[in-house]
Amino acid sequence: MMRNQFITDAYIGIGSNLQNPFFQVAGAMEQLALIEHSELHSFSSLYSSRPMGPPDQPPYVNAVAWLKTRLAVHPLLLKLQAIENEQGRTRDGERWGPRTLDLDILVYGNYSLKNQVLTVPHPGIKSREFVLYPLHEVNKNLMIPNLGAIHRLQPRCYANGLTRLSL
Ligand code: A4P
Ligand code: MG
Repeated sequence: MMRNQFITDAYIGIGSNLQNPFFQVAGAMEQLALIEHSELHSFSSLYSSRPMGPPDQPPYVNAVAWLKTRLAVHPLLLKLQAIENEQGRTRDGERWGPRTLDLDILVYGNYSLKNQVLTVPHPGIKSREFVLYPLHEVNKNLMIPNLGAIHRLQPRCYANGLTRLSL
């Protein structure tokens, strides 16, 4: 059963560094607003960030979306992967290599789970400025399972040249 009786707050990390990243992220926002049994509550500004991983790749555009959803976490992941594929994502296996669109489930309500397909909260959150700053922008009161309050985590993370893009 896809639908869940309860509405869950899900935070989605959006990243792109190929084929007009700004356009890719804006397109992802539009598609996230169309996910069934869900509502796009709000989204952060778009940020320009330095690549984490192989340095010989273009800068990223990152953002975070706050969804209210009745989808369970696995069906939600499938929806995100369908959007990635629609926007020309190919998986060539290079870890942290360049991509047209990456959608990660950062936080899904109070859930904490780890299995072969999913780790929630997303394991990279704590050290990634391009996740923590936009997350803090969308919800300053967010409590992240296992990690704590966003308003404590964000100031502890070095900004590493992260810049907010004006529209
Ligand atoms: N998966 C497990 N947990 C999750 C989750 N919480 N959300 C699994 C989404 N997917 C999750 O993902 C590989 C598998 O992770 C999926 O099949 C799913 O079952 P993927 O998107 O195919 O591969 P990936 O994104 O290349 O791998 P990975 O390790 O998740 O990369 P990251 O951590 O997403 O990092 N630099 C900047 N500045 N900004 C970025 O956004 N992103 C990356 C990718 C590298 N450098 C970056 C950025
Ligand atoms: Mg990913």
